[in-house]
Amino acid sequence: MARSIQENLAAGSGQSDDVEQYDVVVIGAGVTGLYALYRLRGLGLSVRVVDEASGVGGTWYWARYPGCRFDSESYSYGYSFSEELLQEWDWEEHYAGQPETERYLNYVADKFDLRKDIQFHTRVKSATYNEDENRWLVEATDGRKISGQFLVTAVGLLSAGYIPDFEGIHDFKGPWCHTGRWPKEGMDLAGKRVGVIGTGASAVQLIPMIAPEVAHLTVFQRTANFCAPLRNGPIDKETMAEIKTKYPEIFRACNETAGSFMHEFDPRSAMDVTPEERLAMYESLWEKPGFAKWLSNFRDVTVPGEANEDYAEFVRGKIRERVHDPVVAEMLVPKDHTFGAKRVPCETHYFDTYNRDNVLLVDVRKAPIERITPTGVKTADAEYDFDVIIYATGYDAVTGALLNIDIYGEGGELMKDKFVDGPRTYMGVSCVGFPNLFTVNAASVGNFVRAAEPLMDWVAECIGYVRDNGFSRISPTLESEDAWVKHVNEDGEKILRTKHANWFNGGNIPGKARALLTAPDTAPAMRAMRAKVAANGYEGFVLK
Ligand code: N01
Repeated sequence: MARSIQENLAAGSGQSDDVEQYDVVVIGAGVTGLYALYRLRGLGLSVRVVDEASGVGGTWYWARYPGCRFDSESYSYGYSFSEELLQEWDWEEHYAGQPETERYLNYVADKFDLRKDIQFHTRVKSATYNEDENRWLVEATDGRKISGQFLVTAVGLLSAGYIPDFEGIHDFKGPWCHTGRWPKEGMDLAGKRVGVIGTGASAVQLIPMIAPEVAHLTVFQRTANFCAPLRNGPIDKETMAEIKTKYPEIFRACNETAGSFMHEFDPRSAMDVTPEERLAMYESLWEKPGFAKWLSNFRDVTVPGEANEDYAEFVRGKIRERVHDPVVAEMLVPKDHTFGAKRVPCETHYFDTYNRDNVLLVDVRKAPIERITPTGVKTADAEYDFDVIIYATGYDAVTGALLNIDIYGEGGELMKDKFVDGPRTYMGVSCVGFPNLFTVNAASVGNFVRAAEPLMDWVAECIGYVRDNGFSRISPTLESEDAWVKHVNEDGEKILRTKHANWFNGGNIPGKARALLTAPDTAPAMRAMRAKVAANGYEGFVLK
C-alpha cells in the first residue's frame, strides 16, 4: 500500500550514523550488477552492491539445476569491456553450463576486485525515495539500511521463480524445489521417484540429465514446445585461440542483429524459393548449433503466416522422428501455438528421453493438476507417488523481482501500484515519481550480456552527466513515459512474443496484467534511441 508523504519522508531519512552513505546502491551481484559496479566505480563514485546470495552470479548463482546452461554461444555471452579478460578466459564449451558461467563471473569479480564493494547475505525488503534529500534508503530484511543518491535495480529478468498456487504444496513430505532455486548442496535424485512439473527451457535441459539416474521420472506437460537441438561440444585449444583473434568481429556481428545473437535472418521469404530449396535450407539450419534454426531462418518464419507454419511442420516432423511411441510423439508435438511465439528451448537428448522405460509423460492440459498430496501429485484423473517433486514452472519475469521489493517513490507511491496494469516506464529504465532509479533489469533482453553492457554504459554516463552538471535528480516527464507505454503496447501487438501467453507478456502468471514487459524494438534500435536521448541532453527527462 502507498504511504503518506510524511510517512515516506520519515522512513526515507538516511542521515543517521548507522546508515552507510554511497553515491550509488546497486541491488544484485549478477551479470549486470557486477558490470554496474565496475563501470560506476570507474567514474569515481562510491558504490555498494547488495545481494541475497553468498556469492556472485545472480541467476547463475541460484539456477544450478543439472543441465542448466545458456543457449548463446559462450564467446558471444562474455563481457566485452576488457581485452585482457577476453584474452585470459578460455571457454570450455560452445554453450557453457551453469558451473562454468558461475566460475567465469567469480573470475571477473576477483580480477577486478569487485567483492570488496559487495555485501552478500542481504535481501532487500524496501527502497524509499526521500525527496528532501534526493536519496534512496534501502532496507534489508534483517533491518540493515544503506543510502544512495542513485539506485540501480540489477535484480534480473528471470530471477523471481513462479510456483503455481497448487493446493497442498507444503503438505508434500519429500524434498521439493524450483529449478531457479536449486539447493547448492544438490538434490539427491539417484534411485528416486521424481516428478517434474513444466516443460519450458529449464525442464528441457533438466529432464535428460536426471532421467538416467532416477528410478522413475514423471513429466507433467501442459504445453508441448518447439525445441531445437543445441548441438553443444567442447572448445579445443586451437579453436579458442582463433576465437580470441575474432572478438571484435563477434561483437560487431552481435551488435548488428535484433537480439544481439550471432545469428542473422535470411532476408528472403521462405515462400519465394522452391520447396526443394526451402527444405534444403531447413535441413542445413537444423544441423547447425544453437539458435541458428530459429534466428538464421527465412525472415518470414518469425511472423505468423504460411512460412511460419511450413517451418513449424518441419519441426514437428523432426520431433516425430525422434520419439518411438507414436502416442507419446503426438503429445510432444506442439499444435496450439505459432513457432517462435514462445521462446524456443534448445535441447540435448530431450525427445529421446521419452523413449526410456523409466520416463512417463502426463498431459495436464487434459487432466490438470488438482493438488499436491503428502505423497505426490493428484491430477483430475490419477494420483502419482513421488519421493521428490521439481517445479520447472518458470518465472514472474522482468517485473517480478523488482516488485518483490517495496519501492516507494515520491509522495509514498508504491511501484507495485504504479505497475498494476503493466510496466510504466520510459525506455524500460526509468519512471515518473521514482527519480534517480534505474530499472536496468527491465530493459535488457536477447543475448543478455550483449544487452546489459551497453545499457549499463548508458546509465553510468547518465549518472555522470547528472553529477557533473550540478543536478541532484533525474526523472522522466509524464509525456515521455506515456509515449513509451503507448509505443510498447501498440508496437508490441505486432510481434510474435505477444501472440501467446508466455513470460514476455505476463501471460504465464495468473492474475498478472497482460502487457509486453520488454521493449518491442531491436537491440540496435534501443541503443540508437538511448544514444539520441543522451545526445539531446537527456531528452524526455527532467533534471533538477
Ligand atoms: O519457464 P517457462 P522456464 N500446471 O515459463 C508450466 C530462460 N531460460 O524456467 O507452457 C502445469 O518457459 C508451463 O506450461 P505452459 C528462457 O528465456 C534460459 O522453463 O504455461 N504446468 C511451462 O511448461 C526461458 O524462456 C536458459 O502451458 C504449468 C513451464 O511450467 C525462461 O528462462 C535456460 C503450470 C514453465 O516454462 C523460462 O524458462 C533455461 C501449471 N499450473 C531457461 N504453470 C538459457 O539458455 C506453469 N506450467 C540461459
